[in-house]
Amino acid sequence: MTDKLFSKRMRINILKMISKAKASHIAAAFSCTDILAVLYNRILREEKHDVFILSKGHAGSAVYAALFEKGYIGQADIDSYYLDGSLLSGHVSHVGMDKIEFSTGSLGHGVCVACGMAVADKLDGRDSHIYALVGDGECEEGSVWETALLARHYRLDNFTVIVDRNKYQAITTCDETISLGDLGGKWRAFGWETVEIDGHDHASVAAALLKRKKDKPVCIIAHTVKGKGVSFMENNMLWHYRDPQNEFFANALAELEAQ
Ligand SMILES: Cc1ncc(C[n+]2csc(CCOP(=O)(O)OP(=O)(O)O)c2C)c(N)n1
Repeated sequence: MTDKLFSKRMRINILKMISKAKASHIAAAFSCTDILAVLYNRILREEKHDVFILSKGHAGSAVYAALFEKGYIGQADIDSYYLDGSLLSGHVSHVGMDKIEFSTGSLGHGVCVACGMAVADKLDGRDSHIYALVGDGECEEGSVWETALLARHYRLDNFTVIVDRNKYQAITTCDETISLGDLGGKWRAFGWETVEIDGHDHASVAAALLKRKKDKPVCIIAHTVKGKGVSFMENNMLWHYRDPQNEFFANALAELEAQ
């Protein structure tokens, strides 16, 4: 399947899941959909035990939508998203889920665990690669920068952090909350091999995910649009929490189906 179709199908399922469950965080999921589509469609190597941790765990619907496209979970799972008794929770959870390594939702946490996994894999001489995706608002958490220090110190060239740089967080912009300034420059200053890309361009995403630098971890600053794919959700902070119902659902579905 092409990355474009993979992304389109993911967004349609994310919309259906969040609408049915009256859940939140649709714009956060759409922001990282293209990155997860490429990652799951053709980058993660099952036989090498590559790992992906969604550190911005509130976008868990995007992981579930990707696992569905890979055939790891079924339609009944998708239909049960965020409903009582479901294994698919609002913030991504590994409970009962083979293909999810770690539950996240408390921002600044998943990326540290991913770093620890990269340390362990190095010590064990494994040929696996660990990926973690953080939000840019999440980069306001001090623990992210402890990971930045530690990963460089241990020369973790088996570790890639992707920053979903959509410039928004929960209720306003990152700039209005705690300005991040030159975010790529900061990761570079911590000694990471850092690339900046359009996080919706599948070819650029794939090239960046495959980038390796001896003795250095890689940081991908993925410039994205929060709510990407549905015009009235793009860069509109209402859609961090709002769930799409009625005409909002119908209009969003029509837009996504036409892509
Ligand atoms: C430690 C912690 N503090 C606060 C929250 C509440 N919260 C959930 S999403 C969010 C905004 C995150 O912004 P960002 O990382 O930029 O992700 P985006 O949704 O913009 O992609 C916040 C503050 C949380 N989940 N964890």
